[in-house]
Amino acid sequence: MAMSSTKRALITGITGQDGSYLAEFLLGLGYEVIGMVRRSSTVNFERIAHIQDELTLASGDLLDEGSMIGVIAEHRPHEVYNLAAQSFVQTSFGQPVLTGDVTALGVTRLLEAIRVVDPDIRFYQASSSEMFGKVVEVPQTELTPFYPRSPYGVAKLYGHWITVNYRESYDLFATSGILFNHESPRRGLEFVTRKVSHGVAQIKLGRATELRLGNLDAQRDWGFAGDYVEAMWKMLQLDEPGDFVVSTGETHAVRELVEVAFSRVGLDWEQYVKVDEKFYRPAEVDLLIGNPERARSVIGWEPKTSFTDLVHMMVDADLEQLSRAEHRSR
Ligand code: NAP
Ligand code: G4F
Repeated sequence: MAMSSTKRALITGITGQDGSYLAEFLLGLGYEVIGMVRRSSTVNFERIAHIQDELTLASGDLLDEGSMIGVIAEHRPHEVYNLAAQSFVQTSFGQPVLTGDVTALGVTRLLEAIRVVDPDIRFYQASSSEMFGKVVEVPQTELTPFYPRSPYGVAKLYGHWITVNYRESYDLFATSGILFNHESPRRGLEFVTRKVSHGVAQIKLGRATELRLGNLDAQRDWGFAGDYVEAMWKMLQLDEPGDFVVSTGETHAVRELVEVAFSRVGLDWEQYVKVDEKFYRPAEVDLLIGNPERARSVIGWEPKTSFTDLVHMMVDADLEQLSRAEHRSR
């Protein structure tokens, strides 16, 4: 294919929450954006439908090395953002081998494709605060030792270290963003923030009478996904690759999330929330709180959205979406 001077980025996981925000962000900067999508029996492009005409979609799967070599050889991106993963912690307990294959070994397959086709490509790996697991230090930094508590966390740790290893072994520009939980109205319904915002909207509209949740004591450092994708891009613009914690520096319990979400619509959460052990995990991550100082000083990144604004944004969006659907069906 003919090459222009426009910067090209390949995003794996473009159909996911972060992929859609990152694609919007890069298009806004004038990038040509190639999104790798895997085959599914029904099309699941809801999150990118509004920008689909501006994207190039390429077929590939993290389980299939040849498909990634093909995508990279055909589109010759300057930057590759590896956002694809089996990303739900609870599922990783039920499907540990699949999680390892996609979320861990998938990273090696992609790095190998880059090494073979074009080692000048800049690579971003979506690492996770789940790697800190049973935390040995509070708050967590780039130097905090890891102690993952789920097959997902273990798989992400492999992905993190293979990224470091390819940086050191082959001199690839391979960077790892250790991102703490980040959420949005585009978050999957199975994650606790969206489960709560969607549940609150359903109760407010009279479509549900209760919300069943697991461990209300777990604490997370929650930020807005739209803010976090900017940090990914900034990391790839540096002179040297590295590892960066991206977080807000604040932590909140699930109970607090629930209180803020219900009070947004004038309801008392204690009348609706039921604790259900079905949603407990075999091993829990009790407390996450990141120190984003290195991201602040080296890449000039800061979170812009507060916890309360984030929860309000998500509840408002679910209320609006469900009300619109209700009107359409009348
Ligand atoms: P997400 O919404 O679950 O999106 C995951 C994406 O991965 C989807 O596009 C999915 O495609 C794709 N995918 C899954 N298996 C694949 C495979 N075998 N081959 C190719 N693509 C595959 O996740 P997210 O919240 O946007 O997170 C993005 C990345 O950041 C993930 O790697 C996640 O583990 C990591 N991370 C997320 C957070 C967070 O709080 N959101 C924090 C730290 C790290 P389909 O649409 O076809 O399923
Ligand atoms: O929303 P969660 O499922 O997110 P979790 O496990 O923290 O993982 C997310 O963040 C990671 C970054 O640290 C990412 F790497 C990962 O891909 C994903 O995006 O659960 C948050 C907390 C947990 O402690 C969980 O036990 O909420 C607790 N929780 C309580 N009730 C619940 C529920 N979680 C879910 N999903 N559903 C519940 O009913």
